[in-house]
Amino acid sequence: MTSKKILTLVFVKEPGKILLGMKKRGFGQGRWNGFGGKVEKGETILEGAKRELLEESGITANSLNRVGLINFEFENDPVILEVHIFKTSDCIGSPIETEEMRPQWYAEDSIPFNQMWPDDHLWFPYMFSNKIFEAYFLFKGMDVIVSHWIKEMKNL
Ligand code: 6U4
Ligand code: NA
Ligand code: NA
Repeated sequence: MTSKKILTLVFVKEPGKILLGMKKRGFGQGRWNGFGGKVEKGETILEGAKRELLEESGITANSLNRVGLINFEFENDPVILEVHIFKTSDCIGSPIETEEMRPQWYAEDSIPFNQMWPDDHLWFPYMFSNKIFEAYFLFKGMDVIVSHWIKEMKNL
């Protein structure tokens, strides 16, 4: 039997640059990523996304825009991760380091893909060109993509 975990991933964007956080602990430790985590009981996906952004970066988003939806599977693991990706430029506060994340701004043309999840370089171009996408990745361990697809969507 497979089961699903609903996760969020939020990117704060300003013209020409994006805020990433170095994950200091837990799943994805040592990789730059957006901010996010598990959606909790009793909250919507959007509420979960805003809560995780605030908890992990100190930033409050007034609104979030849907960017994409990715299902991740790992070989020999029955748990599917359903990750809802958002971006925002409509937020309050400046990034602070938290127990989970060390934030840093990156220019759009110098994203540290070699210190990120290996799927990111495949779908960041969609996000940067304001395309909405749906994708699937099958991983073997944390570093190898066995198979994948990405398709542009009108909406999600
Ligand atoms: P705890 O420590 O239980 O509170 P929580 O913050 O709720 O954890 P966490 O940090 O495990 O959740 O969430 C994982 C984060 O990593 C989510 O934002 C989704 C993201 N993520 C998972 N796989 C990814 C992948 N292959 N590529 C990617 N982001 C991924 O770009
Ligand atoms: Na998290
Ligand atoms: Na959490």
